[in-house]
Amino acid sequence: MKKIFFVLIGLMCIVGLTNVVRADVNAVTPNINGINKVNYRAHVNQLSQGIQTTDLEFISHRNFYSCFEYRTDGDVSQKTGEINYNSAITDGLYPFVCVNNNSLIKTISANNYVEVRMVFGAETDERFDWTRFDVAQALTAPEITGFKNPDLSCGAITNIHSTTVDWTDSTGGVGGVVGYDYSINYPLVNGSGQGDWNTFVLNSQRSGSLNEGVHTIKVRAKDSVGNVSDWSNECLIIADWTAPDVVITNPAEDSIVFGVVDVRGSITDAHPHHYWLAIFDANSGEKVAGPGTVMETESLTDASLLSWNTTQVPNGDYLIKLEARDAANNKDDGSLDWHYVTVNNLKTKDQCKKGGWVSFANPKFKNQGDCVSWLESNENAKGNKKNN
Ligand SMILES: [Ca+2]
Ligand SMILES: [Ca+2]
Repeated sequence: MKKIFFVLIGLMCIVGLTNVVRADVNAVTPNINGINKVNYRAHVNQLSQGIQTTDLEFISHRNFYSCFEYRTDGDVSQKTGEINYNSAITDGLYPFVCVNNNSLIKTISANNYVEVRMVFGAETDERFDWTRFDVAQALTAPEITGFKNPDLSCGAITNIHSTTVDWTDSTGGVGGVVGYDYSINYPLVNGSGQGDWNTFVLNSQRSGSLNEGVHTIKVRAKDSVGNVSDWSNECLIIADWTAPDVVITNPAEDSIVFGVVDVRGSITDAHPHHYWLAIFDANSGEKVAGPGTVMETESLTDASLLSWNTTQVPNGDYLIKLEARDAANNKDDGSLDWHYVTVNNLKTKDQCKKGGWVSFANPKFKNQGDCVSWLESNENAKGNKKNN
């Protein structure tokens, strides 16, 4: 009776202190490993716990064999197919080790846990049922979800100068996740190439400033003994603080145009997004031509933007406006170009004589002679020369 009392006290202490899942105590397995250990009997020690592995030490202090069966993750398919040496055990025989006044260390891999029982060899009253030893879980790789303040997705092109990268919390590891390796490939200032920088952070986000250019960030989790997870996804953020440069390359400012005009322009930026082209009557302000907003993610050099048929508008002065923004929404004074031009579709010298030039609002025509000489040098009017 006294013995049972002490066994119960010991059992309560072991269960309370180690939080080991309690093995079944019955007539076949009347004891538990923890009590054997306290009482210097055959037992198993968990020497170390690694990621999905553990080192177990099987110990006998006396001159007869004690045999320990083991299995992982409760997998009954690991049975050998043999009958157990203890006829009271009806679920077969698992792989086992036997020790006789000796100890033996075995490294066992498992997804979640290893179990050990001692049901043959040893003394009948020290046998114990399946006793669980947990292994550490694999470290889950963090995933970078984007940026905060403001919320931006990976790959964002932005004109902000600082941000907070955020990623998911990792789990697993020996002793849990204690922090993250943070690795960034970033643009050096003044366009002098790229640099790499690494640090260790405790929390699953990090705030920092940006340089202009492409930043590529990845993180991985680290546990209390230095195990690391796989790297996360690589997440890019591109800082673009420079507005597009825009130039109308044709027609020239203050030129006289006629017929079909090839409106051309250049738009230069690291990350173009869209431009806007429209032509207005300079006097009324009415829009007479142009596509308006055009999505364009490539820089353009003296590109043809519009064939403008000036014969469809009255002769007079017009304003061509070309403007652009980049993907970071940058725009400054250099991101727009306006050209005033004069449409003159006169075809005959008679039209000069009739005083038509007076109505052109064209300061280049000071008199009828200017009008006539313009016609004579005007490709558009060549056909009319024959008639005059
Ligand atoms: Ca986070
Ligand atoms: Ca830009």
